[in-house]
Amino acid sequence: MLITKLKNFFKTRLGLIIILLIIYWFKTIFAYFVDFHLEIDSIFQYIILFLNPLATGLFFLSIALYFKNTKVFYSVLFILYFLLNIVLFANSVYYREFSDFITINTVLGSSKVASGLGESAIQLFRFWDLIYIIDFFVLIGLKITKRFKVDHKPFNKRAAFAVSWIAILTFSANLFLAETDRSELLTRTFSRDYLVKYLGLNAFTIYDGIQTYNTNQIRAKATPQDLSSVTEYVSEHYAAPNPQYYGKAKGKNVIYIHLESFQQFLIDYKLTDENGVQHEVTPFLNSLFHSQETYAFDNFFNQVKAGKTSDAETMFENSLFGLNQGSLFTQLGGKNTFEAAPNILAQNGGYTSAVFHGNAGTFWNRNETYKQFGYNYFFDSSYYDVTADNSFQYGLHDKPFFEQSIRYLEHLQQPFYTKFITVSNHYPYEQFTNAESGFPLATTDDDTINGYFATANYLDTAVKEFFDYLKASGLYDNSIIVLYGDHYGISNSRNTSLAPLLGMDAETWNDYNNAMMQRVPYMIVNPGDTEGHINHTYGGEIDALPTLLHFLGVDTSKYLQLGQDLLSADHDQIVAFRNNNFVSKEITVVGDRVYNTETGVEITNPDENTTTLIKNDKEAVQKQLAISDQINNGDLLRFYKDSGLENVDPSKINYKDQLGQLKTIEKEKGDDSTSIYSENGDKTTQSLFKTESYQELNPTQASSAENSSSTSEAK
Ligand code: GP9
Ligand code: MN
Repeated sequence: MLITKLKNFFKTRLGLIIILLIIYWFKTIFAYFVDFHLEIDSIFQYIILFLNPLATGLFFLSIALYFKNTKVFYSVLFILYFLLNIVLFANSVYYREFSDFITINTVLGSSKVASGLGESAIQLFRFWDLIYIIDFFVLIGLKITKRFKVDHKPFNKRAAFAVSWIAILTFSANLFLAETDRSELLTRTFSRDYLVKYLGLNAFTIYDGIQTYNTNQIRAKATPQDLSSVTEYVSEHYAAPNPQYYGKAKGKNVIYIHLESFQQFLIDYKLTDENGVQHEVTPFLNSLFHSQETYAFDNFFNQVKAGKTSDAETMFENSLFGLNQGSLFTQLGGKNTFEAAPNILAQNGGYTSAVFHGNAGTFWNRNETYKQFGYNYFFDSSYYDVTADNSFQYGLHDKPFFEQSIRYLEHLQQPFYTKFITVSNHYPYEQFTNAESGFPLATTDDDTINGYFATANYLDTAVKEFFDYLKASGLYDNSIIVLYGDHYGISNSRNTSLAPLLGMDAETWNDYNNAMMQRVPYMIVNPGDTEGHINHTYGGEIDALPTLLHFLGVDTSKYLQLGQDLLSADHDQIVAFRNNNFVSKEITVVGDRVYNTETGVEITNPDENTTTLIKNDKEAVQKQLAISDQINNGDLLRFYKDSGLENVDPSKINYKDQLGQLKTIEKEKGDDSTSIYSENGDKTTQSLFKTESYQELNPTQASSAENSSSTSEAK
């Protein structure tokens, strides 16, 4: 009975849609697990993953139900089904080569894709691809053998609506679950992997289409004339280098160490444990902070918004702000023209550039953005041995990360410009909370705060181990090492719980205190220098690039950079936050409130001078942010020729088999090769890296890790 009923149902129009939906759902789930690497962390994420193909799949297929005419219904249905499958299949194949999803821009610039794929396209097919297409053969077979049953009974409009509504409701439920697991998913757009994991391929493709359209509109309207207000601002705002420091590190390697979520208050901080014993959280970074070799800035603020790490990178590499909404890396990083540090240094000093990062290359769209910046090499997690035990959701832990980076670093030609992006000190700070980690937890009512000191302490030791290697290998002496905290680790909403640990009163904690907590370390370590000092200038991430370039003896007057050299006498000391709040040497403005920056006292009745000061500073901040948006949204650097810099050709950069590429260069250069490996008589320097492994710190986890298999895979 039931079987015949079911059989009859599947012969109806709706029945066919349900069958196609089930097949499509199965294929998508198959792709999720076989072709894509989505890194599912929890049961909750599995549920979302299983749900998302159903929502959009049903929505699209249900469109056919609105067509009454039999021929039209079946044609529309099969076209829609075909399109859904094309998107799925094309992405599955594309992902094998690029570890990424197809965007509208990749389709539009298909020559770039083709050049990337080269002749290898055919080689990208796998035997299991049959699963993606076999149903089409079956359908054609049924049609030819006339066994395909056609349902002439049109579907009524109301019922069609009902089906579409079910799809929309399912999608809403999907979106709700996704936001619960990953808040601000759509506004921050961390990576394409995330969007697909949470919302599915179709929703991602549509979302990407809308975003692309919006940005293309602004870009299309921009003209070279828009540059005149920009160049005028930049030349007025330019701060000439301080001759005392200009070129002090000329020709040296640059090694950036990105200290994840690291705030300035950690420097010199001592955490008191339950027994009243004090523990210095970051002894090594503290020693750098006080060293004569170090130019340290203790009034240096992060200026990021929703793009967090990527916003910090945008500023450090370009001296331009991130966007007011979302991340510049994900929205514009893959297509804008930049005059970024790697390219500037390649053309002013012959620098080779590389980024090292133990997370997936697609996160924050780095794999594309770095090419636009001109980074020659990008070692992402596919270049590291990442296991369940030595990593967490943001990638490989810092100690194995630095240790495993050496095998690539030693092959880079000098001088090099490199960046090491750490991850261990990332929220939720639960990574090292077991007693064996050797560092006590704080005892506030907020676990996020409690773990923060232990993860910071771990990062500190990891950086020390890397420095020890730099010294042992000889790299130290001809490099400068720049360390910075990218943004806060403890958000404003948690600061009242943190206040007592800082000797402050939670009751009187206010916006001024929140603003001051945005300080992050910025330290330039110049080995051999004796003029280093702790500088109290007010500045921010936007100022880092001109500061660094002047230190390297590179003239910045021709570049469209919005920051000012922190060591320059002309430096303005106004630090804009992306939401128009700001801190200057004199005043701090948060919304409508104004505070005296030095004393923290609120200014409720400003005198005439202060009123003018507030007005001028506000205007300066708005102007700086507006100019940045104008440059980025209009992609104005594509029109700018006066810097004399040749544009990057991203199609010449390939982040595959990079060790092979480096070794080829070493071979070609022969005796002229300047890599540490060559200078060491063609011998590796990896053994010079001494590490106290994570396993030693965590004996309990180490034993269970012996059974766990490697999750690392060349992507
Ligand atoms: C991920 C890492 C973290 O790769 O850089 O980014 P964040 O969440 O701090 O922006
Ligand atoms: Mn970060």
